[in-house]
Amino acid sequence: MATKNLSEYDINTVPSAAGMKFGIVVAEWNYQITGALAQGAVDTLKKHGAKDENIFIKHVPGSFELTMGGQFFAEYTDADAILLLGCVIQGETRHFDFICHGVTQGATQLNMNYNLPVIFGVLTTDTEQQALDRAGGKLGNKGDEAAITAIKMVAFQKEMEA
Ligand code: DLZ
Repeated sequence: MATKNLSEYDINTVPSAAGMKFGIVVAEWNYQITGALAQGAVDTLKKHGAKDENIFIKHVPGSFELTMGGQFFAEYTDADAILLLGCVIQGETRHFDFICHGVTQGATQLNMNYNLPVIFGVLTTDTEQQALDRAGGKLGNKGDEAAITAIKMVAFQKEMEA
């Protein structure tokens, strides 16, 4: 499992997020963790210039529904990027595999179908502690990483379109 600190990045490589619009879909499963991911994402977007009024947050029941939530943002809003935030913890059933497969495939499909950055901010861990470590714990916050990725991809797209 990766040991990189998810909140560490070179600030000089991050474009301004001023004027960018973001849709954030947050899974309610493991909300202690996904809520922290969302907080990290919002704080990081704002730190780089995004305005409160340009950050839209919606909740879905579980990580499996993140794809659908992302599709709703893509269809019905003018978000420049969509962040999918969830946490799937390996249990005793094969649900873990099915959910992880569903949401990774779903996110990829959204990227292709909408020509829009859809960011995979889903923790997939063996234990709850590993997830906590990556949701504002000793290994940073995957929400921060998702936010930085979103900003960079929006800037990339705008540059290509110009
Ligand atoms: C059912 C389920 C299970 C067992 N585990 C998780 C999990 O660790 N993380 C998560 O986000 N969601 C989980 N879910 C719920 C599914 O994502 C989904 O909401 C339900 O299967 C209904 O479609």
